[in-house]
Amino acid sequence: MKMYGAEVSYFSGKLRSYLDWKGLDYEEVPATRDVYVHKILPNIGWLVIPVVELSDGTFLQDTTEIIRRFEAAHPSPPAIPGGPRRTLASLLLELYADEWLVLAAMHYRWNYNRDFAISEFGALSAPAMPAGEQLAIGERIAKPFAEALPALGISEATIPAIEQSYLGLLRELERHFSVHDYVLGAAPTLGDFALFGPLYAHLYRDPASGELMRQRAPAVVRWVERVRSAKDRGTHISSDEDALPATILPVLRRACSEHLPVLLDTVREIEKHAATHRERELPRAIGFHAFTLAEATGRRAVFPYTQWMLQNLCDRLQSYSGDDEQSALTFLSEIGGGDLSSLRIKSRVRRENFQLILDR
Ligand SMILES: N[C@@H](CCC(=O)N[C@@H](CS)C(=O)NCC(=O)O)C(=O)O
Repeated sequence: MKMYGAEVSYFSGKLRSYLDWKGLDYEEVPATRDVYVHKILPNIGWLVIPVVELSDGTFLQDTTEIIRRFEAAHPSPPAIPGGPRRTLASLLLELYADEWLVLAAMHYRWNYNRDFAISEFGALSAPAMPAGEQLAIGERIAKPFAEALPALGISEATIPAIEQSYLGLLRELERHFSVHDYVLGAAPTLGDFALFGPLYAHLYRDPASGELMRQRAPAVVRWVERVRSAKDRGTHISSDEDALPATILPVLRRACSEHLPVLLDTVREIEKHAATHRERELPRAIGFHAFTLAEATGRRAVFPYTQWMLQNLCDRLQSYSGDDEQSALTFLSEIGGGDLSSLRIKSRVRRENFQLILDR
């Protein structure tokens, strides 16, 4: 199979590190302009990476869905080994890494590493062009990414809080990776692949961000390099246990305290949207809502996609009964995620033809 992706891309990092660890046979094809025009646009309908083309010609898009599909087809080694605690921790980290760390990743890229990112975009899109033309192409491609910052909630008012939050996360991860090789212990799991997306493609690989990470968090740098090298391909921790390293709990608490209010409000906004709109199709964003990070208050777009990821987590949580349910609920209250226990999503969304629609 082929993966159309790029070193410079967040979600390519997530999928690549998963495929490498899983030992699945694939070829990574750089997402040049030709690939976007002849492969991605006709088969997916919009411009996005990474995209997988299976050997039978089937196209897959969305790293969460692709990983779930490959896990179902090849259950061993498992990307989520163990019971409810490890499962919920993995899904929470995936949601936080995919949908919340985008603030730090995009802020640092476009406010500290802009020239590098533009030259990377240009070289990726048109590898055969001279450097000057690549820069012009890079500028054009970068424009919508750089312009997305306000919609994500990155503004003068929130930038200090975004930096404070990222540096706090780096401190917590530094403590963790000084003791453990991976998120759940001795072998890579889903949380590693998800965190690797932003922590490699943007926050390690972009030069100014890489410098910051090297200064502040050398053990995180070593983890990035360990995941990248896939040196522990195919290894996994025992599925018979459900323990979590104590040092990962502060990261999970951070994920809940920063992201959970936004997640709950997203659910409320989608409910309102569903009550006032007849069509099933959903735009990528439905209006704006306020959020708080550290001491700052900002506004960001409401993304229905975020609810789709949250549904995965809630469905898993609601599938538990008996001891597993007790263990899940205790765990969530330990990390400040108790609100998830009572959450019932009335207006569900689902993916159809690589787009999100209201499930009704
Ligand atoms: N949820 C998607 C996100 C993919 C994504 O946002 N990819 C970025 C590059 S890392 C992109 O192509 N964005 C273009 C866009 O969102 O319009 C996934 O998991 O695959």
